[in-house]
Parts: sequence; C-alpha cells; structure tokens
Amino acid sequence: MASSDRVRVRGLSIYRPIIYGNTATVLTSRERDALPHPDHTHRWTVAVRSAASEPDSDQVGGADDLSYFIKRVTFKLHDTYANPSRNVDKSPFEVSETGWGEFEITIRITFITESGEKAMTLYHHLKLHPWTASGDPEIPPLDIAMKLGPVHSWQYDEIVFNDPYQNFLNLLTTHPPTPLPKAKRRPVPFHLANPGSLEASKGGVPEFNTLMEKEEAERLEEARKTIISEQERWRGILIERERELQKLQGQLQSMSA
Ligand code: SLL
Repeated sequence: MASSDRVRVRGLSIYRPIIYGNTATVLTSRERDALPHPDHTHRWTVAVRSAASEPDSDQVGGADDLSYFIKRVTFKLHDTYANPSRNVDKSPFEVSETGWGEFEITIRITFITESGEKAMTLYHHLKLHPWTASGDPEIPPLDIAMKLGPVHSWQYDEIVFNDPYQNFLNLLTTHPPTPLPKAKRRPVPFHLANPGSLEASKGGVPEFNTLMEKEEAERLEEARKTIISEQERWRGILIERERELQKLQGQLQSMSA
C-alpha cells in the first residue's frame, strides 16, 4: 500500500444508499407441521441490501453486492433464539428464521478494515403482521394475513463517509451504486405509500425510487404547516382566556372594594 493511500481526503463526503428491514410470510399448515417448533407462525428474512432493486425481481433492494465496503453484518435476534447473535461475513447480508413474535433486531455493520471506519448500529423492529388502520392495535387473523401476502418493512438510509482515506475513496468510486428509478415502477413500501389501510398491505413487492425523497419532504412540509396553524390557534385561545381572566379579576376587585 502506498503511503499516500493512508491520507484522508479532507472535506469530502461520499455515501452509499442502503435499505434494511424485513420481509415476512405466514407459514402454511403443512410448513408448520414440518417444523420442530409447532408454535411458529411466520417465516421471515431480515437484511441489509443496496437500495436499488434488480429489475423484475421479487426481492426488495439488493441490486448491488455490498461486500466491497461491508465486511460483516451482525444481526442480534431475540434471546428466545438459539445463538441470537448472527454474524454474516458475505453477501447477501441476511438472516432467515421462523418464529411467532415481533421484536427489535440490532443490526451492526462492520466496514472493511481498509476503510478505517467505525462500525455502525441500526435498529429494526421485526414486522410480521400486516399494516393495519392507524391506531388500530388489532392483529388480523392468520388466514386473512395469508391472503394479504408478504409483509414488507424496509427503511432507506445513506451511509456517509466523511474525510475518507484515499484508497477507500478509490474503492468506493470504482463501485458506483445502481441508481434508483426516477419514477414509480412498483408500489413503494406500504407504510409510506398509504399509512394506515389494510389495503396498503396488498401492494406486492415494493421498490425504492427517487420520488420518495421528494414525497417525504412534502410530508414534512405539510406537517410543519399544520403545527404552525395549530400554534396560531392555541395562541388565539390563550389570548382570549387571559382577557377573560383579567376581566374576572377586575370584577372580583370591584366587588371586594
Ligand atoms: C413478544 N416481545 O412477546 C416479543 C418476543 C419473541 C419471538 C418475541 C421464536 C423463538 C423460538 C420467536 O418468535 N421469538 O424459536 O423459541 O411478542
């Protein structure tokens, strides 16, 4: 390695888009019978993948192999699982299991040694049950869930490397990420597409696209406007009540005078 490789390129940032999350399906009664765990109801896969999907694939994301910069992904499962800490040292960075319950998975990404980067920790709530009406805590029965098809819960993120080492930067630039499609070719991940409805679960295999960022910005802007108008409304109510208080205090004073 040339000594210039160990030089950091100051002021430069480079990122790689990833997704992390899970897919889950309901086990058929035949599949359940074949398992050593009769109480297991679902088969699921938790993964870290490139954000872009292979065209016409039934998999969310994963068009690019991320092992050129990721050395290991550790998925820490619930303690009810045997060997809950699962190390995956090559692509695809994923773990498939069966089970009956949802829980929080800790995902630790270790980068290749040459990167000089610290490991990164992400959290994902394993989702088995379909997206239901917002605020509705009810879990649809398994036969209905089975008809709705696979459940998808994926989060888009960008891993940013600041002041990268020259050799790591070279490595990254020789592996440009597959760009996301500009327009919607497939349903976007359900909870973003249609927060709330059971129908939203029927969308098929979702895909991330560049429009989603714009739509997210629009949702944030909408929320900001709602908050400002609520603030205005409450300020009005406060002023009115204070006026009333003053009036009543005045009356009280003149009565006791
Ligand atoms: C719950 N807090 O009560 C969660 C825990 C644990 C899930 C869920 C399989 C374990 C095994 C499994 O699904 N664990 O194979 O014994 O909902």
